[in-house]
Amino acid sequence: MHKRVFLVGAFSLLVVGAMAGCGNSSSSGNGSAPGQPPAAVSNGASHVTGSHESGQVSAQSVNLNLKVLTGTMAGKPGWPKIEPADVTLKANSLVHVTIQNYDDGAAPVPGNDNQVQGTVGGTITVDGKQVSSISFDNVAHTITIPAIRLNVPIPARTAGEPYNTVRFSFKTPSTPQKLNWQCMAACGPGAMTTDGWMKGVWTIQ
Ligand SMILES: [Cu+2]
Repeated sequence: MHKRVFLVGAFSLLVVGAMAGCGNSSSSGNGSAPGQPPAAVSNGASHVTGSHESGQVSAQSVNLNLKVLTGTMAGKPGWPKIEPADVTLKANSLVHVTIQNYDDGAAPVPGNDNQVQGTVGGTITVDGKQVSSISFDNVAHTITIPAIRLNVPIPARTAGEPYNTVRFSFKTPSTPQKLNWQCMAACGPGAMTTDGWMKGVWTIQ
């Protein structure tokens, strides 16, 4: 009798272990998975799949995809553009940003704006390589949000690639607010001062 109970118990442990192994990673093995709702997010941004970083199970996480277009691509030579410029994100969430940058022209940046600031880990990846700054003379644009001390320098793509890819993650504030971002690189006087081009608003709700 005892033996049988033990076997049943062992079997269900195995099942729980197997379930934990193929989905969310709860490495403690204590079987807390069944009570948790699926980590789905329904705010318009796409749900993160394949997020296997442990320890971030309960945070809402979304993907945000941006493109840096040259002025020519955007239909206005001399007016590079980051689009979409205006996005809406939920408060208290982890945002995984992917930027496709088509611009191969560097532009001067002031002060420390070639340094990464305010991202998870204080780093970004450029074509998969993790860095915490971009060399001063190779910054094409930045996404800079003073209110949350976020600064992401985007390096010019090289001639051999159609675009480069910058990735980073950051946490949105816990309260609704409007975050003004702007590009600090001197990439074009018109674009830099015009909403929807090299500046915009990320609305946190
Ligand atoms: Cu710019």
